[in-house]
Amino acid sequence: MFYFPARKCAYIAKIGILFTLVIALITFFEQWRGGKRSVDATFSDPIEAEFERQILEDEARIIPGLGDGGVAAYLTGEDKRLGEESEKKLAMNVHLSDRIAYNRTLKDYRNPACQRVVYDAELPSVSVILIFHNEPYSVVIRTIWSVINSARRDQPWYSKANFVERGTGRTMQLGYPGQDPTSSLVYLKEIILVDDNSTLPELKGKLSYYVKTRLPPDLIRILRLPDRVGLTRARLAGARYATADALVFLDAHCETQRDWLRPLLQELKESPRAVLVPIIDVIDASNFYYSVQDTYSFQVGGFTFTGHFTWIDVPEREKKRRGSDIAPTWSPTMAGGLFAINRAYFWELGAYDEQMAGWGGENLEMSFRIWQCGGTLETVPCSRVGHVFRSFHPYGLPAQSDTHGINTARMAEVWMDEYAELFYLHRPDLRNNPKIGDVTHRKVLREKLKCKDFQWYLDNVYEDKFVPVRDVYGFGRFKNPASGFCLDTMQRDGEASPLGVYPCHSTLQATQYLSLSLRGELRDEEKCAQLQYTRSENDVNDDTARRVLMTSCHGKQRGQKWKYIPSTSQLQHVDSGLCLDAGFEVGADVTARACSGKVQQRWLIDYAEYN
Ligand code: UD2
Ligand code: MN
Repeated sequence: MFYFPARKCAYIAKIGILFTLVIALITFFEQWRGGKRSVDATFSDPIEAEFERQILEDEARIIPGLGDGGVAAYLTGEDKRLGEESEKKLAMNVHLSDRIAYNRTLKDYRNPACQRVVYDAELPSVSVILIFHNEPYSVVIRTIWSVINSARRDQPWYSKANFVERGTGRTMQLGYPGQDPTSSLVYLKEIILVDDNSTLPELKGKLSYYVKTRLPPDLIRILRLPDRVGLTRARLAGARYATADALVFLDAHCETQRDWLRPLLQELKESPRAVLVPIIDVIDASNFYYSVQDTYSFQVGGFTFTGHFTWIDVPEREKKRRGSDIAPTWSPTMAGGLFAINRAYFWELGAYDEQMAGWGGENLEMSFRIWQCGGTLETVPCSRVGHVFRSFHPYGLPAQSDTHGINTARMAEVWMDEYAELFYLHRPDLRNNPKIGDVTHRKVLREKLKCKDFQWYLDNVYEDKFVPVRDVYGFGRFKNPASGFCLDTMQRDGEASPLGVYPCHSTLQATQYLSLSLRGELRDEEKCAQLQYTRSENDVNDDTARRVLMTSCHGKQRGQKWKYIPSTSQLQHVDSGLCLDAGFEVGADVTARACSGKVQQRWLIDYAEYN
């Protein structure tokens, strides 16, 4: 038999007594403070007591009504300054977010026709997966609350509690098959929080404590990853953990609109091979204004051959095909963060490329894979979710790892066939680069699923996509040999921004990656050069000088037609007869002027038929 010697026993007993005394003291102290806060709670755990104190303090700082309805919120004085400071550091006004209620209301921005849609009483159950690495605490909590609130059974839009199925007489309650009808939530089976190894302390114990004490029991599971794995693998970890019929992924800085889940789940029920995205509205990072450009129209996803996601207008053809403004709309790609997918199909389709680290690339990979392998990717207009778009990544990414480039190269290797070359023109450093790693298993997947090729995708899914090397006279950099300047879109967004000149880059950067199409468009992948018919303001010496603006390509040639004159290397605007002129000033806008023999009007194209 095992026993302690008596002296040791006495020693242990003393320590025990001392320990109990300390705990009793702390408990007494906390109760006393608790009493002062008039909270009816006792804490046996001093750490929990501290979390409770902090959370009450957070709650006390919230300004009732601030930002309600999704309007812009402002602070004044010192708070305003602190807010701006936090935004500089974190790309989001976190100081302001801390003062806005976790469950602020939002105005209903859906197309009014959505209110008349009748959904099934029984819909698939859903696991909502939120991934985060060092996201602002109050923003994460608000995201969780918005998901919960929009799934509450007592919301007016779930008007009926019981349905009788015609024919069978079977009664059906709102929810998913097998759901406890007394549950206060409908369809929502669980929320999985995947903590991608955050280092912010408030996302650890305090968040867990908040979930335990403030949110519905048994709804939320927190998965803490022991290493930072990046967003793709974080989502994979969440998906492995999930148990519901459908998976819905969200970034950890979203607010969901009224009744956003049912439209997605109804579609999933009817077409299990459809992957669905809500309309993504913009929540302003400075003032949390929930903004909607237009209730009726929206954009879908496109891409550039430099490997980036873009927004594009819904093609006319697609507007006709779907038949109604609120019908699901085919989207060539998705932004990546917010989507719903049947759980079994997610795995069948190859989930994600688990060798993608950090940030970026997984969205186009999944988009192309969905379409090429027999699925569809659709935007569901009655489902809207707001997302805080940030101007930079506040969290560090693995040092100098260029995960977006490497992940995109992995994607291009597997899915883009010969079109991968267009990406490598832009990133020659990644061609045959061992950093990309092995993609054999993804190619095997492509074989196994009998996926179609990229040409098929371009011909059938994204017919309007301009391919910089197809049906063109020339492409690449347009270089003026006199100045060493190249035509450059100067990273200017917005409709009608002037085309400029800038010293030529040694590789093909997106801003200098232009084409002259056989139709005569001088363009990048999205916009066409058009003459502005008023005079260029900054040119007093030349009556003919006109500005050249990059605007949406209208395909009607008028004003957007150019021709290349090989003998003089001039680029002539057909309607006006003026020639493109580089000038001599770096970063200046190019102009179109009366054609002359001047060297500023000579342009050499990297790849062209004349070479
Ligand atoms: C967009 C997507 C994002 C993702 C990305 C491409 C939307 C609205 N957002 O960028 O979901 O597809 O394009 O990769 O479609 N995170 C981690 N671990 C990391 C890095 C990020 O968990 O190492 C989390 C992060 O906390 C956030 C989510 O991943 O919740 C997406 O990151 P983001 O918000 O910085 O990406 P975003 O919206 O700029
Ligand atoms: Mn995001």
